[in-house]
Formats: sequence, structure tokens, C-alpha cells
Amino acid sequence: MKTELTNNIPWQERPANSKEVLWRYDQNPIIDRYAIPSSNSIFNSAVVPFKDGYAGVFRCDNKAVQMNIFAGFSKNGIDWEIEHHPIDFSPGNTEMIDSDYKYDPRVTFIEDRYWITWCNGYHGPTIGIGYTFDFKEFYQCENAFLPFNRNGVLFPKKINGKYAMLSRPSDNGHTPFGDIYISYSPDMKYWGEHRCVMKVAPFEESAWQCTKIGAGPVPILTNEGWLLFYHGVINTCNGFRYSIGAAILDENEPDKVKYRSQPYLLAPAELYEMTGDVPNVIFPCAALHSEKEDKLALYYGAADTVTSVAFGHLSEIIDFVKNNTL
Ligand code: BMA
Repeated sequence: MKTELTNNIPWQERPANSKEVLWRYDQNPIIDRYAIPSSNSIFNSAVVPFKDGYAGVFRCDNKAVQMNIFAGFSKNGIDWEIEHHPIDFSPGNTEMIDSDYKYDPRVTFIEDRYWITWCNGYHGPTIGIGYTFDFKEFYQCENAFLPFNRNGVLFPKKINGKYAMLSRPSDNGHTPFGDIYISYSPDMKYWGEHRCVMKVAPFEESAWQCTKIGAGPVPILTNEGWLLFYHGVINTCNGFRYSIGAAILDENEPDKVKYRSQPYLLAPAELYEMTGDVPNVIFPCAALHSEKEDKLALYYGAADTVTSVAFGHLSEIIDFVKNNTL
């Protein structure tokens, strides 16, 4: 084990010389690009508490650069054993539907099972949904939306009696636009009541999030509302640059944004974030938190190549977003 764990949340104190609201684990990256025999890169992956440790769903692109998702397990949230074969789904609430590729998974426990959403290749990217009880057997459900869509992120409980999901309608390429929407479903099969949650920021006000934004980890319910980390993108003369911001959404009407960070909370700055298959990308897909201990561990893909983690105090993050709102 590389780090001291407190009550099972991976944790490292803020370095003495840092004033940042999120700080990086000093042993980053925690998952190497070649961590399983077939992989070219392992990034943009999701973890959840499971049994006496953690389980996860990992995006492992192989050496043919095919995108797929793999189950993994960890005792401490830092050292991961990832299966060598991709997840094999059985039919869930429908017959098996095509999936040309799978990437950028998110996982959340609702009621009695772990729900997984991902970007599913069905005549272009859209949002795939599946579930598992044990991270051994997996079931695939209907796609949530028509193509093209990405960054489908479920809320961890029903809101006003319905499942709720954030998503980012897009195109079939390296989308040059993107705003965050919310949709509701009574049954995880039929989705509707689509509402806009938040749009890109004006370039003059907050340029790091002026090209596109997309939901990151499953939102966390706090006293102020839903804490949502998201990625924000600026198109530079060297291509897209992905950073991490946070917003607070109303608890019962989550299409209402109460606060939203004008400055980013974390941006590509370390070598493993600025170099790799896609330089200058940090992309969060999961967070572990302990409200009691006021701790959060944020998992993010770095440069579309490796997986890293950053830490923060929940209360400081909320104060930061409230005090630096757009
Ligand atoms: C997005 C997705 C992400 C990726 C990002 C940067 O469109 O493909 O998986 O991290 O681009 O390349």
C-alpha cells in the first residue's frame, strides 16, 4: 500500500505549500496505461464502495485502440486489480442491442443494484445503461437517448419519484459544442422531460469552460444541494484543453443551478496530464466521499492515457464554488 488510509477513503493531506481546493495524490498516476496485458490506456473510469473495499468499471482502450469497459476491484481505492477481459453483458430490460464500443463509464448504487452508464456506440455515440449486483454478472438495458450523446450521469437516488440523468447531446465527432441537460425516467427505460441545466460560459467570463461542458462523477447530495463536478473545455490553437469545475444544483429541482465555479478547480499542469495520447485533458468520472470526515477523492483520466486521483475537503469545495460563482 502506497498511502495511509483513513476509514477507507483514500486520502492524503494537502501539501504544506499548497492553497489549492483540490490537490493531487503525490503517487499519481495510480493506474498505468499498460496495467492489463491488452491495454494501450486506462482512464476516464468509475469507482464505488463495494463490500469491504471498492469496485470499479474501467475504460481500457486496447492496442488496436478499441474502446471497452472492464470490471476492477481494490481494497484501498488506490491499488487496483482490473479484469483482463471486458465486461460481457446479458440482456437487461430489453433484447441485446448493438454496442460497437463502450467508453467513459460512471457507476452509482440506487436502491438494490449498481447502475452503470457509458458512452455506447450505436450508430454513433449515445448513452448506454446497464446494471450489476456483484460486478461479476452484468445486464445491458435500453440506450437512454438517440445518438448522438455523451457523458450520461445518473443521480444516486430518484428525484420526485423518477430516475434522473444528466447528459450532453453532441455530434458524431470531436464535438465543438456541448451543454448539460437533465432527463427523467419512471423505469430506466423511457426517458423524457428533458431540461437544460447549464450551458458553456461566455469566453470573457470563464474561458476554460467556453467551448463545451459535461457532467463528471455522480452528483453528491450536500446541505447546499447536489455537488456536481464537471469538465469544461476551451479550444486553443493546440486543440481542446479539458479542466475540472464544480456546480451546486438545487436538491429537488436539479435543473436549477445555484452556484457554479468561475475559476476551474483543477486544470492540466502535471506532466502526466500534459503529455500522453491526448495532451492537456483531465476528465473526472467518479468521486468517493465521506461526509462525516469532510473528505473527497476525485478520480480522473489524465491525457486520455492514465488514471489519477485528487483530494479535497467537501466543505472547502462548496465554499469555493459559492464564493467564486459565475
Ligand atoms: C471526449 C471523450 C473523452 C476524452 C476527451 C478528450 O470526446 O472521448 O473520453 O477524454 O474527448 O479526448
